[in-house]
Amino acid sequence: MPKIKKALVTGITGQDGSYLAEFLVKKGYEVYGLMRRSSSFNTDRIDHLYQDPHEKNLRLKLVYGDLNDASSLNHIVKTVKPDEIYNLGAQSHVKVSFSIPEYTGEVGALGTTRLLEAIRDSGIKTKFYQASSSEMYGNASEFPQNENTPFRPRSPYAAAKVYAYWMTANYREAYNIFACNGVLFNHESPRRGETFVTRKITMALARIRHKVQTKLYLGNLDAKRDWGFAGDYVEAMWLMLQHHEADDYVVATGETYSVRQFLEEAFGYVGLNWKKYVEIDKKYFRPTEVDCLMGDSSKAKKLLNWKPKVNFPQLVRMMVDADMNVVRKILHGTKGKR
Ligand code: NAP
Ligand code: G4F
Repeated sequence: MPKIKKALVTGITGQDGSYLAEFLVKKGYEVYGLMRRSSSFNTDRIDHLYQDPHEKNLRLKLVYGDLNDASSLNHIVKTVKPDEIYNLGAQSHVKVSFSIPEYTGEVGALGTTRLLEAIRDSGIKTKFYQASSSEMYGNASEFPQNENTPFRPRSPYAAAKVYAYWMTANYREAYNIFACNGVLFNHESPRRGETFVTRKITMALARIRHKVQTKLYLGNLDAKRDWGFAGDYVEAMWLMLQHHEADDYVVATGETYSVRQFLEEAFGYVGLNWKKYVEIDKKYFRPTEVDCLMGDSSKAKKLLNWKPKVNFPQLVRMMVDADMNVVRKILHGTKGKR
């Protein structure tokens, strides 16, 4: 019998954690999800994975821990002895990071260091994936951005990610740990948190369409992002850890669209004119903005044979359809799918 591989995933309750857990369980992994204590239930994105009554040998196990608690990380790494570790946990909201810069750094920067130290201290042979971000490019000096583009972070979130990026690279070089940075550009889905702009738009649109909301308040509509589908991007994470050599990779679609274009695509899809509903509220502007991101993922294509499957219009429509279902379900109690 081939050995069942074990993966530890931090950030299991988040958007990417849920898609990655699904992906790994399908590949036959035993997945250990690190979750922090919450005063209310926060496992709705993964409930379908570990509450399936037809699945006898559940392949997803949740363990309590926190990236701010080194002892929990040491204990989990030593007892689980995972073959692969995916570090997806973070305070991941850029605007919020300006309000809680220290905490954002604690989790995103020092939390990564704590996990890398737990690996080093345990002496186990494992492979490590770090959720690095296109936000690190900030005020980018070139278009599109690739693995050699310099980082010019524009937020506490991005600065924390730059620190974590270099710690990951440093542990690879200093201690020969198989550690990879995935520099992922924005990726969205029906499971995206509702305070990120794409989901905020599709959720509001569904409510407007059902006449339970009249206005949508947004910030900078000129910002441009390279938006892909989260389900495609978790495959790239896994592929990085299957490659014979640890390395860093950009994961992106290569196309960039403004928030305004996202609005046009989403509202246009259901036959509405976004200009009638959207108002600008200054509170959603950031002290420093990242104006435009566009990634060049040709290295991932060449070495990992990875490319995105879902394009921009398909992504927008997938999110609008899903949120129409969510709102319909809330209003009429009919079955909706996420
Ligand atoms: P997300 O939905 O915000 O999920 C973040 C996860 O981190 C949640 O499970 C959250 O747990 C967990 N977390 C927060 N603080 C923690 C702590 N102190 N200890 C342990 N876990 C903690 O983010 P995502 O979109 O899935 O992104 C996953 C990772 O990729 C993040 O590191 C993000 O910064 C990075 N990233 C995302 C994108 C993107 O476009 N989505 C692009 C590049 C990089 P709770 O549920 O308890 O809050
Ligand atoms: O959806 P956003 O909040 O995503 P942002 O800032 O690009 O960060 C996301 O992607 C990063 C990868 O590049 C991740 F590392 C990070 O964890 C996160 O997942 O904002 C996108 C753009 C920004 O330019 C923002 O100013 O949309 C603009 N925007 C305009 N109005 C808004 C709003 N953003 C939010 N969240 N809310 C608004 O009302």
